[in-house]
Amino acid sequence: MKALLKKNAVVTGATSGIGRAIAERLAIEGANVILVGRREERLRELAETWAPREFTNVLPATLDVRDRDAVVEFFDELPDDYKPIDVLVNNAGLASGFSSIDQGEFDDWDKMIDTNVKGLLYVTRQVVPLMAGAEAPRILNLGSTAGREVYLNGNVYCATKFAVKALNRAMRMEFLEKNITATTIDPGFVETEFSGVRFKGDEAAAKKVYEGFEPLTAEDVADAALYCLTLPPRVNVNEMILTPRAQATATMVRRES
Ligand code: NDP
Ligand code: 8X3
Repeated sequence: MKALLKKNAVVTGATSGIGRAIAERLAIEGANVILVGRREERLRELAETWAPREFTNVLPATLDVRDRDAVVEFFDELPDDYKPIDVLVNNAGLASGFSSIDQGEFDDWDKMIDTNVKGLLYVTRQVVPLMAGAEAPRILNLGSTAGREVYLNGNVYCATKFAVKALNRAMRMEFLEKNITATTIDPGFVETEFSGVRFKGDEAAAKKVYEGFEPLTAEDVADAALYCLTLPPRVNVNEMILTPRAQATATMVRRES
């Protein structure tokens, strides 16, 4: 029996990495999935690949979560087939740049704060009313070990992930009476497009992040997400930290040369 049969799910940042892997797991489990991301072509390809699966509907949503009006309009006009929403995965996010505060780029800060914090808020604000009527609705937020420990040159990215932790705790309290749960999964190093984006296409710098140890895969995080999202309704994982075996803290990694 599929664990999420006929449930409706929204996954932001579904074009790549962790979001894509979670969305695929949800589709395999029979959920109707709304795929949010900016890269339209990728969304279309995923929808074409996954939609033919028995029982699963896939709705590609080309949407920049930073665009408040577009987010409001999209969820205002969501087709009834995708309501009520049972699962929201707030995954869209990025790091941009890697320098100390006195040398930081204003545009990088705007991108990270607008996406990782404000975008998450805009989507949550619009989705929560659409969860009314769902049996056991859940919100899953992608935090990070960077939201638990600050590291050199991580400043603003870390601050945005500390904010995700705070917002997850706020959601847990504020949505208690609505019977909506909130979970944050906080991974350490996961090899995705993340470091390529942070280092702005400098592939050598991105590769170096994962050198000498085995990082998590997006699928590892998706397995954890599926666990959290398919627990019996009475159970909730509030916070989960997930690291590679070789990573003890945000910065302490056993690398083999
Ligand atoms: P990827 O770069 O592979 O994926 C990021 C996703 O976010 C893409 O699908 C991208 O889609 C989407 N996205 C970025 N900006 C926007 C936007 N403005 N509007 C809509 N979608 C957006 O990275 P990961 O999969 O690794 O990252 C996913 C989440 O996990 C992030 O929140 C990240 O901070 C967090 N995380 C990552 C870790 C890692 O080591 N990789 C560890 C801990 C947490 P598109 O470009 O098409 O819009
Ligand atoms: C991403 C993990 O340590 O590269 O959140 O910042 S890290």
